[in-house]
Amino acid sequence: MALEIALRGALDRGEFVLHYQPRIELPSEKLMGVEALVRWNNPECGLVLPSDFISIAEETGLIDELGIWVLRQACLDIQGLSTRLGYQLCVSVNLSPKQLLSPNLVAQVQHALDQAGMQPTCLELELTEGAFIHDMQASTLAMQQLKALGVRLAVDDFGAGHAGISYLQQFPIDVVKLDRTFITPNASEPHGHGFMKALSDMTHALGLHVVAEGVEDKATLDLLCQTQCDEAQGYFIAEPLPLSMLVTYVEKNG
Ligand code: G
Ligand code: G
Ligand code: MN
Ligand code: NA
Repeated sequence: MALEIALRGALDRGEFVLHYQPRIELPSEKLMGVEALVRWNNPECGLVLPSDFISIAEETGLIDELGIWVLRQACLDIQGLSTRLGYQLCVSVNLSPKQLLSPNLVAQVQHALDQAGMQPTCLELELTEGAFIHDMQASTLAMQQLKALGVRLAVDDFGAGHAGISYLQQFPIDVVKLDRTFITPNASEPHGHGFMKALSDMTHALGLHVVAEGVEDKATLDLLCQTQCDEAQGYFIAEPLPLSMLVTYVEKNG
């Protein structure tokens, strides 16, 4: 397939780049960390977004190699920046379902941390609900091994899929990232406040940290503060930024 060959070449030529979206603590608005989001800097068409290539990378098995590159680069970039600026940031990396079940993942994560000199508590791995429903036993084992390294595990896009609340109790998770389709309408809906408060209370009752994604306006950020949401990210706070622009952002906001 043409795209598969193109992606393979892109990996070999080093055309992938990471952008970083800031994530803040509420209500202090203190900068806590960033989410790494991969892009393909294609010399012909410019920046290609992951929605156009991640699924193909998954189908062709290229995701393993791309995933290792993302893990290593994210740790190197963010630990490098933290050391340089004297301000420790955490980094969150998205994992594909296939990566979670790869027998080499634990060693790859450990290697990425060692190479960057990063504390495991500064790395969070984001998994979607879909990642653990196929093989629950194998997924649980992989997650336990990752947790033994000291990294944090987050459920990404929570509420967007079909997996239920019981997953939060069943799997060794630390953080729930509420899907943006949940977040945006709440500030304008009559039961928005109650709904958000219930989600936040439930998450806390399970001993988990709750992060809101897709915060696009001040009203939403205020609502999240009022309902005790722990952290937030979204365009209203900052867009995903190339590393050079993240440096400027941290110097201003960190
Ligand atoms: O900005 P945005 O288009 O970056 O990201 C779209 C989707 O791509 C998100 O759902 C995100 O989880 C996924 N994604 C972004 N970066 C990575 C990555 O490094 N690995 C994997 N597996 N998915 C990613
Ligand atoms: O699925 P995941 O949460 O990993 O990916 C985050 C995606 O959401 C990325 O594509 C990122 O560019 C996008 N994103 C980040 N902030 C916002 C926002 O405030 N609004 C919308 N619509 N998308 C956002
Ligand atoms: Mn994510
Ligand atoms: Na998400």
